[in-house]
Amino acid sequence: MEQTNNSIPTFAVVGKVNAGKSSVLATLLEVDDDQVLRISSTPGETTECKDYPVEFDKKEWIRFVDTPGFSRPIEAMHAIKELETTEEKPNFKTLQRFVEKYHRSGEFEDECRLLSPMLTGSGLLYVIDPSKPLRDAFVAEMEILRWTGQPRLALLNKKGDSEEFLEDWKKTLGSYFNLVRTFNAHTAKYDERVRLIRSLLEIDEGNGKAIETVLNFLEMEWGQRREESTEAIITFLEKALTHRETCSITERDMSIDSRKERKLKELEETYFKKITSFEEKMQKQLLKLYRHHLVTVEQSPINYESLDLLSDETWQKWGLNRTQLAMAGAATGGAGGLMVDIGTGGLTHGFGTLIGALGGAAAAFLKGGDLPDFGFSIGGGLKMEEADGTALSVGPPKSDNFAWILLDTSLNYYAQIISRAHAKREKDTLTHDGSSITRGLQQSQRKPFARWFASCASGNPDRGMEPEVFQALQEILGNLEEKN
Ligand SMILES: Nc1nc2c(ncn2[C@@H]2O[C@H](COP(=O)(O)OP(=O)(O)O)[C@@H](O)[C@H]2O)c(=O)[nH]1
Ligand SMILES: [Mg+2]
Repeated sequence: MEQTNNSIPTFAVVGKVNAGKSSVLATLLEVDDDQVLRISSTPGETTECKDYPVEFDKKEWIRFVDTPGFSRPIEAMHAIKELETTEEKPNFKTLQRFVEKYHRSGEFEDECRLLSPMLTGSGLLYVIDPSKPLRDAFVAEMEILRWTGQPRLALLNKKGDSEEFLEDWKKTLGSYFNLVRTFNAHTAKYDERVRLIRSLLEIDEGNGKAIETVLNFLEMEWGQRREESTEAIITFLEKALTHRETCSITERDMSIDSRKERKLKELEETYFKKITSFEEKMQKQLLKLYRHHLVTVEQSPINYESLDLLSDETWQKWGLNRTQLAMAGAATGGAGGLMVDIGTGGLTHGFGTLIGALGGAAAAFLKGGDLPDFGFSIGGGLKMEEADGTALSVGPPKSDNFAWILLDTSLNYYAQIISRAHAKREKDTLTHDGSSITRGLQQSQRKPFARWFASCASGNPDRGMEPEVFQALQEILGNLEEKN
């Protein structure tokens, strides 16, 4: 049966103003946008209840409601008691009368608003900061919430360091709530988020099916993110490890050392900028997967500059446009088998494919060496211009460590990204925090990487090894999640 809006299991987040209600929701639901979920150190900024649907597969399964929070709980408690004419304790009906009486007058505005979801059947999460002393006002809040008779979970969101009042809180909360759990909005990670949702099962068995469904979707989504992160990191590593930067240089410039040096320097700079841009792309992919919008990536080229790059000089023909190059290659045929890794002003994908299809001939042509004879014309009589020159190219750093540095950086970013709570609102830049993850890997974990890195360094990444590398990386990412 399709669920109607009214039957969606709903949980209101309640507590004192500024207790961290919005922060708990932000981390739980991965919302880091103040426009969507406002977090503020100024008390009383949330004045309305706001619904946060939990949707998977285009369907809402459960819903949370952010509330303004209690502002005058002691007075409200007395006012409610006064409305109970029998000898009994106030109950759901008394609270209904309270809201009816006060919602228009404006007195107890916050209390009326915060109680309304519970009066239409929602459960509640009561957020408190156990580093603060347990005052009478809190007892009044708990009393009122108990009168609702709705499923109740107390959440300890510790904002300060003090443990002095923790036991007091735990003892008291135990008698007012079905369950007491810890959830720190500023540090909670995936596991804790899952644990919190699972706690809802314990307080609200009747809605077990919807809650279980959400848990299953969460797990699936998390697995998918890990898989996509693995893919993004491997793509980055392969691109960075096989990249070469090439430019042409005239014979004349080549013979003047200072000019040649300058060209090489420029090439190196371009090379590192490219590596940085590949890295940025990967970082952005990870941030997007984990829904972080307040973290930006570092723009300046990374400090790889001290690494000594491999460089190469190749004799080359220039002055032909891309089509001419391809046609010349096609027309001449013949030997070759060299790699196409020379910059011809940026091979487009289509052109690269064409070269690939042409095979060794075009490759040989581009690389210089066994040069084809230009004394021919094709179709409409294309004229080949001849211009001799040399190609300078710089490639990956000579040090074998380069690949490990790139892997380490990627893992370092991943660990930071998955441990950032969405309730944090300060902007941040993703930078390597200095801790090495690859150093702590087992020999067996490193092995597939070592072999694959070597194949990348030779310019020919071993495709057959990719599944093994993928598996190994995915496992490492999984371990990082557990450690965090
Ligand atoms: N250090 C720390 N600060 C928190 C935590 N949760 C909330 N805060 C801060 O407490 C203030 C109020 O948080 P908010 O979620 O807006 O409270 P609300 O009024 O109950 O919704 C904000 O400045 C938050 O950054 C936490 O777990 N740790
Ligand atoms: Mg709030």
